Amino acid sequence: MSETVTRRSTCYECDANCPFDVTINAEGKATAVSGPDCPRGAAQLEREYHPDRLLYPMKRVGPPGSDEFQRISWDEALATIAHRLSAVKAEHGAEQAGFFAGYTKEGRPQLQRLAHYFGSPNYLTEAGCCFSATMVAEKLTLGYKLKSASLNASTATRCLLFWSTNPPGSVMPFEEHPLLHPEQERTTIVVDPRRTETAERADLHLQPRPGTDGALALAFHHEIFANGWADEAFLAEWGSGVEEFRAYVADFTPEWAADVCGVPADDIRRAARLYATSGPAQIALSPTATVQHSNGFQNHRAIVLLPAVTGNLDIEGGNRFFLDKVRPKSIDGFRERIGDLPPRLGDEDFPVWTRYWPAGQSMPLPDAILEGEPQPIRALFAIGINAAMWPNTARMYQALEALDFFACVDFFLTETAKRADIVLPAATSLEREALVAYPGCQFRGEVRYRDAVLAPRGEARADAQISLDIAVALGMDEDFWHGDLAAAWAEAAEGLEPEIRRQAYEDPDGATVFADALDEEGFEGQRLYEVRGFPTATGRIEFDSRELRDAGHDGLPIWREPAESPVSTPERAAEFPLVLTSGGRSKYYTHSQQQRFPSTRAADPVPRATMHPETAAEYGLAHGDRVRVASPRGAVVFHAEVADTVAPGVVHCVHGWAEAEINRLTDDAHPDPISGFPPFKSGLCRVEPA
Ligand SMILES: Nc1nc2c(c(=O)[nH]1)N[C@H]1C(S)=C(S)[C@@H](COP(=O)(O)OP(=O)(O)OC[C@H]3O[C@@H](n4cnc5c(=O)[nH]c(N)nc54)[C@H](O)[C@@H]3O)O[C@H]1N2
Ligand SMILES: Nc1nc2c(c(=O)[nH]1)N[C@H]1C(S)=C(S)[C@@H](COP(=O)(O)OP(=O)(O)OC[C@H]3O[C@@H](n4cnc5c(=O)[nH]c(N)nc54)[C@H](O)[C@@H]3O)O[C@H]1N2
Ligand SMILES: [Mo]
Repeated sequence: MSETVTRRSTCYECDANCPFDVTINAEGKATAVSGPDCPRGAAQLEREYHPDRLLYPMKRVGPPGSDEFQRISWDEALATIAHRLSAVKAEHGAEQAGFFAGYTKEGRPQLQRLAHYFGSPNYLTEAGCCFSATMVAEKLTLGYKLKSASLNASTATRCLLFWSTNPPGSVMPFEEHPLLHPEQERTTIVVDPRRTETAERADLHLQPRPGTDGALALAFHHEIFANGWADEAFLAEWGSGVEEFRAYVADFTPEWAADVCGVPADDIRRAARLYATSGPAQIALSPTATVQHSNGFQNHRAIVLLPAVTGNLDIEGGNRFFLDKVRPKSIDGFRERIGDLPPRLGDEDFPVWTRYWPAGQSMPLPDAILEGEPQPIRALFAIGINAAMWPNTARMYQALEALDFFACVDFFLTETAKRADIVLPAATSLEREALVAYPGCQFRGEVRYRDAVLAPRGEARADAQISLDIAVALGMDEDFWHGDLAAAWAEAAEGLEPEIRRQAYEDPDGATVFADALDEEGFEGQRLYEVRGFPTATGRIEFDSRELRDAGHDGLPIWREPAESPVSTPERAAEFPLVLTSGGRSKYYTHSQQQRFPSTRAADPVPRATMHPETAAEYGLAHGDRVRVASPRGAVVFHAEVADTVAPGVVHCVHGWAEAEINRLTDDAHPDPISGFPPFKSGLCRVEPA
C-alpha cells in the first residue's frame, strides 16, 4: 500500500456486528475507526494493537494456571491437537471430546461441523446460560419466538412494559435507543430490581425481589381475569389449558404477590390495568434476565402469556413474532450428523431444551469432566472460553485442570487459557473474513461478507480457519473445503437468494434479511397465526403445556421460590441475609472483554457491588470502600457502590470482571430444571468491609 486508505469492516467487540470504517496508513496499520457511537467499537484498535495480544501458538510447560508457555509452530500445534483428540476418540469414544464456543458467534458453524464430523455430539456454547431458554420457553408456549423489542419499536405502541432490560447498558444506541424516546405519547412501565436509567424515565417502576417475576406475572393475570380484561374470544379459539390456568391464578392476588415480590399491591394493580387496558401494549424483554433463575423457565412462560391473554399478540404495537426470512445454507453438520451420534450433554437432564436447541448444554461440563456425570468429557477444544462464565467458577477451573487435554483460542492469555495445554492466537474481526449472518442478541437483520482489512498480527488466525485446519490435520480435507475458509463461507452463502448474496458480498451495507415477513409474503394486515396457526404440541397457545407434562414437569407456569432465597432456605439466610443479583450490563464492556483497554477502563474503572444506603450502613460500609461479598460458595472483593437504585437487602454485582469473578459466588447446584440455566440473578450473600 502506498497511501492512506479507508476500508469498511464490521466491529466484533460485541455480536451486533456494526459497520465501521477503518483508516489504514501506508504501512498497513490501522490509525482510526469510525462508526456508530459505542465505546467498545471505538476501542477496537486497543484490542488490535494491545501489547499483551497472543501472537503465536503456545504450549504450556509449567503447571496449569501458570504463565509458563513456550512458542510452537502452527504445524506442531495442529498436529498435537489432532493427535490428542484422536487418542481420546480411539480409547474412549469421540463423544468424550467437547467442542466449545463462548460468547463469540462467528466461527461457530465450522466448529460445530468439526465436532460432528469428528464424531462428537458435544458441541457446546454460551447458550447453556444465555438467551436460549427464553427462546425455548416462547416456542414451546406460543410456537414462535417473540420478536425482540429492539427490532420492533413500533409507533403504534401505547403502553410499553419493560420486563427486565435496560437499553442504555445493553442495546445500541444505548441512551438514544428509540424505545426510550417514543415519537408518540405512551405509558411506560418497568419491572426491574434495579432503578435503571430506563426505570427513571418510566411512569411506573415495579422493583421486585430478584427471581420473583413468576409471582408478579401471575398476579397480573389474576387482575386481568378478575376484571374481565382478558380477550376471551381469542382464548376460546386459540388457548390450550386456559381454564386450568384461570383456576390456578385465582389465588394470586396483588396482596399475595406484594408479599412475595416486595412490590406494593396498588402498584401491581395499576400496572396490570395500564398494561391490559391502554393497548396496543408491548412487552420489551431481556434475552436472559428472567431465565437466569432456578425457576426462570416457568417465570418466563408466565410473562409471555400476558400478550396472549390481553389480545396483544401479533398485532401492530404489540408483541410480534420473529421470523428468519433468509438464512445462509447451514454448514454446521448438525442435521446430517447428529442423528448418528450418541446423546448430547444435556439430553439426559434437559431433553426439552435440547429438543429445541441444536447444541449440547454446556452448564453440566464441570460434572462431566470431574464426575463423568451424566457422561464423561476428557478433552476440550474451545474458542473464547472463560471459566468465569460458569456458576461456582472455582469448580470449573478445577475441571479444566482435570482434563486429559485442553486447547483454546483467544486474544489474550487469560486465567482460563493458562489452564490449557495449547493456546492459539485468534485473529481479530479486522483481520478475518466472514459471512456475518449469525444472529446475536441484537442482530440487526443484515447479512454481509466482511473482508479482512488488516493482515493478522504475528501468526494469529481466524477461529473458523483454525477449525478447518484441525479438521485437515485429522484427515478430513474433503469435508472441510481442503482448509479454504473463503470456500466454506461461499458454500454458506449459496443458501441466500442470488440478489441477497450479491449485496452481501458487494454492497458495503450488506443486505437486509429480516423484514415484516407476512407483508412480504402478501398477507398484508393478517396475523401470522391466522396463516400458519400456532406450531405447538396442541396447535394452540400452551397455557398448560402438554410437552412439559410429558417430560415430567408442571404443565402450568407454576410459581416456585428461587432455590436459594430468604423464603426457601431460611437457615442459610441466617448466615447470608442479602439477596444477590448480578450481570446488569455496562455499555463499556462485553462480559470479560475490554477490561484491558485504557479508554473503557477509564470510563468504568472498577467492579462494583451496588447496595442501598441502609444495607451499607448496617454492615459498616461507605461508598467506594472495598467490600467482601460472600456466599456459600466463596468470597470476592468488589468496590462498594452505595446507591438507592437497589432495594434494601439486595446486592447487585457486575459480572465478567477478571479481578472480581462474581460467579465464584453463584450456585451450580440448582439449575432451572427445564433449561439447565444457572441462577445467576437470584441467590444469597452477605457483605463486610474487606
Ligand atoms: N453472574 C453472571 N454471569 C453471567 C451472566 C450474568 O448476567 N451474570 N451473563 C451470562 C451471559 S448472558 C453470557 S452470554 C456469558 C458470556 O460469557 P463469556 O462467553 O465467557 O464472555 P466473554 O467474556 O465475552 O468471552 C469469553 C472469552 O472469549 C474471548 N473472545 C471474545 N471474542 C472472541 C473471538 O472472536 N475469538 C476467540 N477465539 N475468542 C474470543 C474473550 O477474550 C474471552 O476471554 O456470561 C454469562 N455469565
Ligand atoms: N454493553 C453490553 N451489552 C450487552 C452485553 C454486554 O456484556 N455488554 N451482553 C449481551 C448479552 S450476551 C446479553 S445475554 C444481553 C443481556 O441483555 P439484558 O438482560 O437486557 O441486559 P440489561 O440491559 O443489563 O438488562 C437486564 C436487567 O434485568 C434486571 N434483572 C436482574 N434480575 C432480574 C429479575 O429477577 N427480574 C427482573 N424483572 N429483572 C431482573 C437487571 O437489573 C437489569 O437491569 O446483553 C447483551 N448486550
Ligand atoms: Mo448472553
